[in-house]
Amino acid sequence: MSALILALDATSRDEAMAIAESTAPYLDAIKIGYPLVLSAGLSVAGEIAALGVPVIADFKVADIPNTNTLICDQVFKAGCSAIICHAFPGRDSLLACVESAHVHGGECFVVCEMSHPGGAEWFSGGVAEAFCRMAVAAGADGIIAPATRPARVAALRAIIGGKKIYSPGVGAQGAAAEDVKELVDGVIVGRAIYTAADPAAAAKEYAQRCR
Ligand code: 3DU
Repeated sequence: MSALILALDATSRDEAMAIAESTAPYLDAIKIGYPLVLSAGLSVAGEIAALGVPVIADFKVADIPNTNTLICDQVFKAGCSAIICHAFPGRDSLLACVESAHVHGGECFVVCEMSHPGGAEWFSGGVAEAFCRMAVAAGADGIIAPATRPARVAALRAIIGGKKIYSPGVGAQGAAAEDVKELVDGVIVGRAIYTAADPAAAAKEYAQRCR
């Protein structure tokens, strides 16, 4: 059983808000990122949060520590509850994201392995495992791991123990919620919900499938 997180990558504020309002009853969180924020502005985070749904900012933050802190501080001040960052810039950069999240009472998630086919190129050979150990050492709240490769999710779970796993790749990328729902804390679904003819019905169905 896992939570359901909508990846709301719509590129218009009005469309995004309409989808957020209709799907909110079935969701545990909404993940936003560059597609929506670059078109609607960061203030859309507060508008979504006002619906009562926690907002996760998927900016895959990957810079020097000071810049990471500046980015994360803006994200939390805008009303987000969590930030997603990369591990590859190093432990000091990762720590900056974790510290900003915790100063603001939020959470930090670390991309440890990606779900698309190319995600197996550079996150392989022990890299994802090293990122998981970095996430644990930095005190991050959880990781992002691929629903498209459930065996990898299980392997990474063995490293991070009770920390959370949020898992993208369900729906448009080919994975099913049932592939990972017992392994992860949250299933991330984007296009299969927000491009559906009836996003609320699709969200309701995915929420049932995550249980
Ligand atoms: O493929 P979907 O439309 O269900 O969207 C998946 C979302 O999760 C999307 O926002 C994408 O940027 C994000 N994501 C991945 O798909 C894979 C990752 O490894 C990390 C994030």
